Amino acid sequence: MIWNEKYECMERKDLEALQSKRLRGVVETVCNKVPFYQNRFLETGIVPSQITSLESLPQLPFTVKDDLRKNYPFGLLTTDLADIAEIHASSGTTGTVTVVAYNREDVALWAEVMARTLACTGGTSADIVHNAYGYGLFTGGLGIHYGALELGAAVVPISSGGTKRQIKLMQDFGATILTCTPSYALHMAEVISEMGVDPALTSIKIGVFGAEPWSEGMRRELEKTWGIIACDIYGLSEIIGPGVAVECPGKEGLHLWADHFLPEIIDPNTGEVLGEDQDGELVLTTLTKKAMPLIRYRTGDITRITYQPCPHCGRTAPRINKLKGRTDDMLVIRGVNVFPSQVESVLLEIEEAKPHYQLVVTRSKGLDELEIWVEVDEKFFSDEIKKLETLEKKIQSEIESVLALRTKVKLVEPKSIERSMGKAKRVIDKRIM
Ligand code: DLL
Repeated sequence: MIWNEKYECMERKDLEALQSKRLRGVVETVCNKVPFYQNRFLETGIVPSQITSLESLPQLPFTVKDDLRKNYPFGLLTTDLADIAEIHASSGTTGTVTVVAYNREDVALWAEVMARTLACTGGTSADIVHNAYGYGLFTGGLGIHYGALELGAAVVPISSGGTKRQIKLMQDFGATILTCTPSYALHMAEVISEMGVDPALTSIKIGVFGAEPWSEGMRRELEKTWGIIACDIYGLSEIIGPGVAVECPGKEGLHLWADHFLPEIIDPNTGEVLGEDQDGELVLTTLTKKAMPLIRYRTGDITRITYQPCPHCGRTAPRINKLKGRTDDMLVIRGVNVFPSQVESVLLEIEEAKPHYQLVVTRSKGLDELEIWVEVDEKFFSDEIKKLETLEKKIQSEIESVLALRTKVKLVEPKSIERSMGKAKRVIDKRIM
């Protein structure tokens, strides 16, 4: 079902006309109401009246996460706190908190884009959404919640954790859509199986998984184990939370709601705008957010964009590729770029390995070493050192052939890598500890 056909299926020229008009509006608002942007525009010599169309967009300065930190907590708001309805925050890896705030109209917008998102995956008002994204300052739980209500579905606000209880309630309530991170979905499947139930026999038919990178191999694994269609959902707190982009069941790119979030792809090193179908960093401008609009926000996420209408659902909303990872998650090991999701793809092709893994980076005599810790399937775990050594070598050589990088592989016992309830921690970087 298409939730909002007018906007999800717009002709490109109409979309661009709408985006231009909205862009002029948001630039004027931030210039009038946010001192941070007033100063930025002054510094860069930009006068809002010069921003007349989408062509002027590259003239505008970027906003980065550090700008949110420096303006902690409410420096980027267009309004005073009396108008604010909801505040979220994330601590990130550096520990400095970034804050995002919504007024009532923003919360309604969030519900709208999330209703589109759930409908795009195949959800309807008849569904029961088992929402195992964390509720709290993280935007996953409440974002999905608002969308499910707007769609008219029933939502079970189970949040993450307490896995056995979750599973019992999921079965008792007959939930049909599972929303959580892919790593938690994998863990839930493991726990259900231990309880003697085949996850494929539950009533779940759609998985809406995101908030962290996951590979096509992981999708195959989750679809097979759960007997579902697994769609990828993307978003970030700074822009709205979940509800920026999502796959339809055709799974050929994530439809991005570009009438509200204006996308660009840039070269992360030079800042130059790249064309359609070129890989680069996704930059988003919020066109309609009221309390905390952001101009040309650098997401740090690497993808590409296409404006070709979707061959599966007919939506014209542009599509971004499944995200490989963030620029700052990319490891550079002896000059080779490595995304954890590439390692995941390799592991999923190896029968004896489980997709529970961690990348441990160390530095010895000035040289970076990458060690990959991989759990072995219970069936194959044995005390026979020789067998394990052969498996280690096999994984090592598969990884080398894909990454062109020699790594160490350490096989670890089943269940020894910590299970995540939210975003999985894939990299342990001992170089900076
Ligand atoms: O993760 C919002 C969200 C919640 C999205 C639930 C999807 C589902 P943040 O905590 O601010 O917000 O983290 C945003 O997570 O910049 C990406 O690096 C990463 N990310 C989010 N979705 C995906 C995805 C939420 N589908 C950051 N694939 C983003 C890869 C993702 N990375």
